[in-house]
Amino acid sequence: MTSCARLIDMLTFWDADRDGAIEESDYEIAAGRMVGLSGLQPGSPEYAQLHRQLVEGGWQLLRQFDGDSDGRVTLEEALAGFDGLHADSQRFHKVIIEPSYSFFDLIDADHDGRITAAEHHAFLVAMTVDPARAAAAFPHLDADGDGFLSREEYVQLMEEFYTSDDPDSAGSWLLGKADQGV
Ligand SMILES: [Ca+2]
Ligand SMILES: [Ca+2]
Ligand SMILES: [Ca+2]
Repeated sequence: MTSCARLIDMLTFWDADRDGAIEESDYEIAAGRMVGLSGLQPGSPEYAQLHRQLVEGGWQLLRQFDGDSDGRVTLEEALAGFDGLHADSQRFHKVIIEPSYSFFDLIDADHDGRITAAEHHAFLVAMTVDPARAAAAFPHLDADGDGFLSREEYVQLMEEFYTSDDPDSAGSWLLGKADQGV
C-alpha cells in the first residue's frame, strides 16, 4: 500500500501548475523540464519526440486513476487507484517498475549507467524541488554510500517509494520529500 505522504509527494512533484490535481497539461510542463536535462536542442526533432514520449507515456499511466474521467487526477483518486495497483502485481510492474528504467536513463544525463549526486540533484532542481531539499536527498538514497545509484538501486528505490509505509525508508527521498522540510 502506498502511504498518503508518498502520494502527496508524487502529486506535488507532477502538479506543475500547482492546482492540486494532475492533468495532461502538467505533464507538458514537467516533460519540458525533463527534456531540458537531455542536452537535446530545443526545436530539434529528437527534442520534440522525447517530449511527446514523456507526455504520452506519463499521462497514459496516470490517467488510469482518473476515476470520474474529468481529466484531473486528485489525491483521493490517486489513493484509490494505488490501492488497486498493489493488488495486481503485473499491473504494478507495468505502471511503476517499467517506467523506472526510462527515468533512470533520463536522470543519468551522461549515460554512464549510474546516477551521481550531481545528476540526481540536477533532476530534482529541474523539477522545481527546493535545492537544499534536493541536496539532502541523495545521501539517503545512496544506501551503500559509493556516490552512485546503479540502475538496480534506482529501480529498487522506486519500488520502495510506492510500497513502503516507513516514512524514513530510503525510497521515500526519491522525489525530495515534498511534505516536509530539510
Ligand atoms: Ca495540475
Ligand atoms: Ca478526476
Ligand atoms: Ca551518470
